[in-house]
Amino acid sequence: MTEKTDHKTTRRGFLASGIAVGGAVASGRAAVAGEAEITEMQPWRRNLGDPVNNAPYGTPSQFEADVLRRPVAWLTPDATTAVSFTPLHALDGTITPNGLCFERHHGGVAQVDPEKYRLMINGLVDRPLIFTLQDLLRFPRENRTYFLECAANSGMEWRGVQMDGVQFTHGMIHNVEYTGVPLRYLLEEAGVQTAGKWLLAEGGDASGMSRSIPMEKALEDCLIAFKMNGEALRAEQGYPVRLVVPGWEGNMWVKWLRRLEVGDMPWHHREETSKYSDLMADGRTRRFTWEMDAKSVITTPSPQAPVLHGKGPMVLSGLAWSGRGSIPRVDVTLDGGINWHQARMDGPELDKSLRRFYYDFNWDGTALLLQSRAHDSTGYVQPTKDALRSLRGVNSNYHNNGIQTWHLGKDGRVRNVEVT
Ligand SMILES: Nc1nc2c(c(=O)[nH]1)N[C@H]1C(S)=C(S)[C@@H](COP(=O)(O)O)O[C@H]1N2
Ligand SMILES: [Mo]
Repeated sequence: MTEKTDHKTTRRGFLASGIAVGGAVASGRAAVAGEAEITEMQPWRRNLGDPVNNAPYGTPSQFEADVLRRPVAWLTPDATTAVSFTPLHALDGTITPNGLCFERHHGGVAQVDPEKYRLMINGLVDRPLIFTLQDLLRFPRENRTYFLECAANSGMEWRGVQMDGVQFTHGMIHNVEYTGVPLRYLLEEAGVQTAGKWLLAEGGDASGMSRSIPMEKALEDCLIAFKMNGEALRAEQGYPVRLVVPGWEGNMWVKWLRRLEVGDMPWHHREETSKYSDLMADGRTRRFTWEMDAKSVITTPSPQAPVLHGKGPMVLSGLAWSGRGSIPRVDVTLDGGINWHQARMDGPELDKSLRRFYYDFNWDGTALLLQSRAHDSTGYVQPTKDALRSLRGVNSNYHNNGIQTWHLGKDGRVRNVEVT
């Protein structure tokens, strides 16, 4: 396909086309409003608004109707084995609204009756137990904000540019405040035997999806969650109960959680031995790559969020995260990696949670090559896509945390490109 070459841009070629970038934050953003627009009697001033309780469960403004999670036709074998993507280009801050959290299902969305919900713990335990939802609500609970990223996020970009928006290149992620019971409490109640080193977490949906989790992780920070962003989990996210496995790939966060079996070895099932491991250039596979490496992306400007305001003050913004800790720092470049600038971090620096960054600058109206580069609290720095490819080849579909490049054109439009 020629498309790939079209999207490849060399820094040299880019520079030859002329670039000048203003560094300092602009002052004087004064907007000049037309007099008529503010003195005019707009319809929403002339007429009474909608009555109270018009929408007993609120929805976004009618003018935001296109901010939706969206699937990709060629990635949707059928409607029950599918993925829909978070519209990152339209969001700010760090919390993903419940209705916009990407969803990934292997057997459709189970509709589980909370009265009939049961969670079983069996295997190498002193006391096999069955919990109702009411039982779970009697354990002390915690509130923690974590990102969930599917290991396949950005996977379509391993071999080159594919998707034309941050929603699709990076939208298999959401960041939610969970309320739940530390898994440790339930395991203590059941009494894990000394030989119990692994946990099989099994879903109650038609796919019966299950994953093996090392006991160490289960005891460290996993949660049995029943609330997201304050309200009950959405059915799509595993109502009434899902497993939260902070910092680890999304596949392990079993939804509609029905059973936890304690064992002395990992369960070798299909997902772990083939599907969710990374195929390397030499034919070997990387297995047990559970922790999500540090990553970042610019959400605005991006292909679905072009620059509409012309040159002058611009707020560039994006998200960064790491499965190994927090994000103290993000760098931004406007020239494809020649000059890097430290971004302005905003909001609390939480572990295994999205962090918002900004770069406020004066756009001179020339074409730019935008990139962001995350640093995490372990000192790890997000690599380029080519660096990842030279390590792992191009056979993988998982764990692509390479630096993303957007080309901002003079007309304000943004394209997904790569620089070499
Ligand atoms: N029971 C069950 N749990 C599941 C899945 C599933 O299909 N069934 N999909 C997994 C995958 S691959 C991912 S990436 C996450 C997605 O979580 P989300 O739908 O809340 O985004 O759930 C995981 N848990
Ligand atoms: Mo996934």
